Amino acid sequence: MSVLIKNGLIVNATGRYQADVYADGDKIKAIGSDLDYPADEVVDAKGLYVMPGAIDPHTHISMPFMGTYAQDDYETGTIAAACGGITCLVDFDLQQKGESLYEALERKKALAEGKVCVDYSLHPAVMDPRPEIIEEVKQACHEYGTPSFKIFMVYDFRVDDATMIKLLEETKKYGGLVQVHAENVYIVQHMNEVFEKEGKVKEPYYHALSRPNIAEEEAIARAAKMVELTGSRIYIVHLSSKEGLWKVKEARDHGIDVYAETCPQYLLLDDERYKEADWNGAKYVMSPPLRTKESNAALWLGLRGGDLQVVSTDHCPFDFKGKKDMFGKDDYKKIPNGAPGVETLAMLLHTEGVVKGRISLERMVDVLSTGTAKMFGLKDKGEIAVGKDADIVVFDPSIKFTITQSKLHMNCDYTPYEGMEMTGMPSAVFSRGKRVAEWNGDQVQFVGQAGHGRFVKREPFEGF
Ligand code: DUC
Ligand code: ZN
Ligand code: ZN
Repeated sequence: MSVLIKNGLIVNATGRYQADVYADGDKIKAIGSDLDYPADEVVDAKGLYVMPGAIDPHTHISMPFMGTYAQDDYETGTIAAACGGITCLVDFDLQQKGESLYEALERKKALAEGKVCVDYSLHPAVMDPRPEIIEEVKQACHEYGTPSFKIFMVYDFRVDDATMIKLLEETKKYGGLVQVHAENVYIVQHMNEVFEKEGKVKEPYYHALSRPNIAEEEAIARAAKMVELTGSRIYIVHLSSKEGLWKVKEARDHGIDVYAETCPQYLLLDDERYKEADWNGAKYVMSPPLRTKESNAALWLGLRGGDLQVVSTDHCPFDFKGKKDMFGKDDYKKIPNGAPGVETLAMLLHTEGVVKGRISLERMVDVLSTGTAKMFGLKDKGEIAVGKDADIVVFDPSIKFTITQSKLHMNCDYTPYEGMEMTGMPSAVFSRGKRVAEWNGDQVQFVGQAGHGRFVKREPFEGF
């Protein structure tokens, strides 16, 4: 299967230029002017952008959580990803008690087998940090192809600071990266007790009040100190608050390697959403919670200026009807935490970021693809360049689309962005040279195949 994309504007993180792109099999084989290779498919991309497929490094596919499951499986989740211009995702794989990291990876890979429609990889989440698990970091980095390790500082399955130190030491030895969900568990527990005593448990807004900005700020500051102690590196997932960003910046200004991602929900939505009528506020219950408009603005600046390197989604969908509106209707603490987002990532970043002048097109490509590939060792992805995987999005910046749940593919009965007007949508999406999604005049439709996606082994970091 070969494809020739003619006359497009190639956009990489480093710049843009007019050229043709030729892909044969999985790879980009040539880039140049007036290419005339015979091809199975020729795409006229005049007036369109030709960009590397986006990579979402933060999804929760089929994850058991809070008495239920995140609803997208590898088929529905990657169909939605493809339709949103995402050609690779790095999903979390939560280690169960007694399991090795290897067993946890194989268990999750079995769920993807035959279903996954675009490429994927996995981050082991360390939840049972026995001594042999810390030792397994070496194999995960150098044999399994999974050199990033998620830990939680909050929830029942959190790790303590001693475990964090050990993991940082071990990842430093083998080129790994520790990813941290940073919230101070004691602040959250304290606020929950206060609201319990005051009888304020019935409204979703108290979810936000129970997890204040300072809980994120403190946890990031503490994690950064562990990085300073060990000389390792850390990556803060779903950074949400301006205070958290200050701590990331402060560490970076002192030469401490703290990296961070944010997500569209923390750039675009604020805590007023929790007050929506008819218990709609539950739709936005996620951790960390939505913050204020000041945090939204600070995060855009962090993205523009480079203190945030990646935008991911934390895609973790639960239906509103029957789950969000039932499980927690008497207690905000029982509302399943999470929201859908994998499909809307690129369209939101283009419309709200590029079209509104908050970030350049090149920066968008960097935080959605090139920087993400570099951060997570996806060496064949993240760039329109000869030899890279032909994961290509032909993007039409003139398409108008109103986000609505019925025109999206995520397995969820709502989207937090209902009614938002988008400018710019994928016109055609290729995963290793194969067309997997296209604009049909009204919405993006999936034209790929379950089972096309592959597990991608990632490379450890070599810069220590
Ligand atoms: N936060 C969420 O909102 N959902 C999944 C896990 C998490 O940390
Ligand atoms: Zn998290
Ligand atoms: Zn998450």
